[in-house]
Amino acid sequence: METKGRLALVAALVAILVALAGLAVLWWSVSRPGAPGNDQVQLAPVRTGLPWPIALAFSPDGRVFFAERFSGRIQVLGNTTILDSTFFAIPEIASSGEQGLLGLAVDPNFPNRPYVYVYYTRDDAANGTVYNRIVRIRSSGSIGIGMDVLRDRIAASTIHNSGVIEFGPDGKLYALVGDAANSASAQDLSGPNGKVLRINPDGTVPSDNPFVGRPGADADVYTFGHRNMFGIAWSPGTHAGYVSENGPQDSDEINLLIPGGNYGWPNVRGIARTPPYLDPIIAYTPVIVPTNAAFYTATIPAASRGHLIVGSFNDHRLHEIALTADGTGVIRETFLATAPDGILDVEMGLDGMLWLTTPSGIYRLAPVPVNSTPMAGSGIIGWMGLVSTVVAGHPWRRPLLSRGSERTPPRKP
Ligand SMILES: [Ca+2]
Repeated sequence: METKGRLALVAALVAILVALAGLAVLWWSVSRPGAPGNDQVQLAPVRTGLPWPIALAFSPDGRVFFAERFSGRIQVLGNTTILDSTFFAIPEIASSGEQGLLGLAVDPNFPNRPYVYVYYTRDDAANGTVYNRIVRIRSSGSIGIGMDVLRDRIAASTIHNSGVIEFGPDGKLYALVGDAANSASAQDLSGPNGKVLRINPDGTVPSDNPFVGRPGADADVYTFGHRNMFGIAWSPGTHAGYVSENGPQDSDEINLLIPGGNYGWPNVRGIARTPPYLDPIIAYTPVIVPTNAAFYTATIPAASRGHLIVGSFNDHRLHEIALTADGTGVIRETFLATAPDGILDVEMGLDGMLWLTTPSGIYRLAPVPVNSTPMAGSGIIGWMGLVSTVVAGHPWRRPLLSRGSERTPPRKP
């Protein structure tokens, strides 16, 4: 071939390569999470086939912990090449009805303050008793090496143990404690049942708790008059706390927490307009069995940012609640996604995505790449080998329970 011809061939090859590179850049720019026009999310399994992963906790060092309700195991989530590993196994788990390992939190200063916090129901066989307690596990490297009891012998029952624990933006540990089937306890300030508790990470009482110094009051109490709660979340804007609360056959509630507030149970429930009891910002009849909650801080979908997202055990949906600017009222409620089963935990992960758990799996809401069919092995969201299912219209979607239908008593957490 003569020189001229070879030059023309090289030029043509270079042109093709440049064109391919341009197409690749274009594809990447419209496919990457956060790209303009990419405003869809899909529920993607992170891990399935798990035994009741009731709670997630995200460590500042990047690890994801999850708690298995019945085995008492606290697991560290691996990835496609590293298997899940056991951080610690809580002994003597009681598992009747709604009991079990119920709550999990990682210290916000981990690993400088190397603790993982747990709320669980203890089967104290030696003394023939069952009760709830809050403990913290001391961590060394990748495993827990011992357990300190922060709050012991909280009355338990087969129902209404609540059990979610979370750190608030104030660095305090909040614990949701149900009425343990003794509704009168919720109005009795001398004990922890039917309360939201607020404690220091070492188990001591915060000096600014609302009932510090009140004779006969349990100084850990933050709010009272609660029945059975499975969710707590704080607004990143106002730092206000919200709990989700389960009613009986009616009146599930979302309550805005005011320190020292009385939320009415068992004297009133739902929107009661009966001072001094504080009304919920929204109530549900028939019930949905609201579970854990989080304020949505992901970038996609943009319209959901700042909304309160609450899981439902009954209808499997993420309820998306737009609040008024002052956070005291509800503008509207929509649905962000539907899970394949009842939703247990709902958390914002350190990866910026919303995570949830069901009785058998861990999922997260991942961006849908534009012009890309969601499928197994997508490199865009595939760091855990996710298999994706499009949220809108996917085959897991199930109808809401019909209005007025009697709720099946909780097999719930
Ligand atoms: Ca109430």
